[in-house]
Amino acid sequence: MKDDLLKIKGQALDSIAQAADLRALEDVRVATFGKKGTVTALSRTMGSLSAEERPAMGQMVNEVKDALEAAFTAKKQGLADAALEASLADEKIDITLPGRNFALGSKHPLTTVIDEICRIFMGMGYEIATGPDVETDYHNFEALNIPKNHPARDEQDTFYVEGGHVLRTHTSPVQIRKMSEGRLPIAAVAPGKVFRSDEVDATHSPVFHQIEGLVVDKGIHMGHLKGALTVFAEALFGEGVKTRFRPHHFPFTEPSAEMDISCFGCGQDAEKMQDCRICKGEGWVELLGCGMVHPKVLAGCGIDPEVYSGFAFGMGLERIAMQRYNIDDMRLLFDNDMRFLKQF
Ligand code: FA5
Ligand code: MG
Repeated sequence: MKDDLLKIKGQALDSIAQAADLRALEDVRVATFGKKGTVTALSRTMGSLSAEERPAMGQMVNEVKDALEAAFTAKKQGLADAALEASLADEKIDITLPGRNFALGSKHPLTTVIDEICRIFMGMGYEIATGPDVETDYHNFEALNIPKNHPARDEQDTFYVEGGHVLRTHTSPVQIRKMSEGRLPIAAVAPGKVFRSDEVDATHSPVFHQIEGLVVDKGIHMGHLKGALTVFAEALFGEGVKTRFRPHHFPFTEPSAEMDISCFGCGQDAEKMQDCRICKGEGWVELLGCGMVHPKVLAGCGIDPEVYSGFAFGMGLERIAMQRYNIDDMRLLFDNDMRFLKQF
């Protein structure tokens, strides 16, 4: 029995020494001390020994157990240390390596202009409103006092879609949606895409952006319109910009006007003005259409025009971005050429 014990000890020590990782070591431990392990099996045979032999043998078994136990612990620690060393070597960070560059995008100049304009109006207490790109004929035309066969429908060459719907030709239908909500007073701006089957050139695109403005309350008059838009123009183009309102016609406003701003290209300087690319010698640049909301439009949205009045305006954003960034062709804004976009 003593020989068996020494043999088991020798084999176990060899196996421990050879275990390549913690899992192999655990297998050895089970094969030695587990329920069916070699040492366990041998301990069970102790009962068959005589009373004289038993104490000496018991002591030897315990010594072997302690020795193996110690060998396991030492090997386990060794393997754990080696694993740590390996992962430290493996995951070493070279802090002297140059960093990897992320290709950061930048805001599209149109987005910047939209954000800036919205911020200016939000500062004056306006909320942001939205409407769908695919509109009903009612919202895009009818409710804006543009009945069928009205010449204004031809001016805004329309893309028609199935079911009598249209791609909205301007952001003005958002006025109708806002006023039909039945909550007054209103102070809102609505930026978004609009669509017209216009011929593409340096200042026209079939898809472009407008921002609509609408204020409805008791006692709103043309003075409020001029005041709000003048403050806006100064905030966007800087103090000292001059504004002028020219009479105009829109079916959904009465009276109507177009607002021009003094040209920031030439600053209306007599000499520079002559060959100014931006205002083409006019000294003024058209910025937007505006007017007092037509009583018929108010009434159509369930608002009593005897009690309430309002003003509205709508401006093309591409032209503002072009003026802003000195871009001489609108198509550049839609080409998505990285060489162009990276400049902003
Ligand atoms: C309108 O669309 C009116 N809804 C504006 C309005 C709103 C008036 C509220 C009164 C009250 P107009 O068709 O003029 O108006 O267009 C407004 C602006 O859109 C123009 O001043 C111009 O800057 C821009 N625009 C018009 N057509 C194009 C186009 N094809 N490409 C780029 N910008 C355009
Ligand atoms: Mg116009």
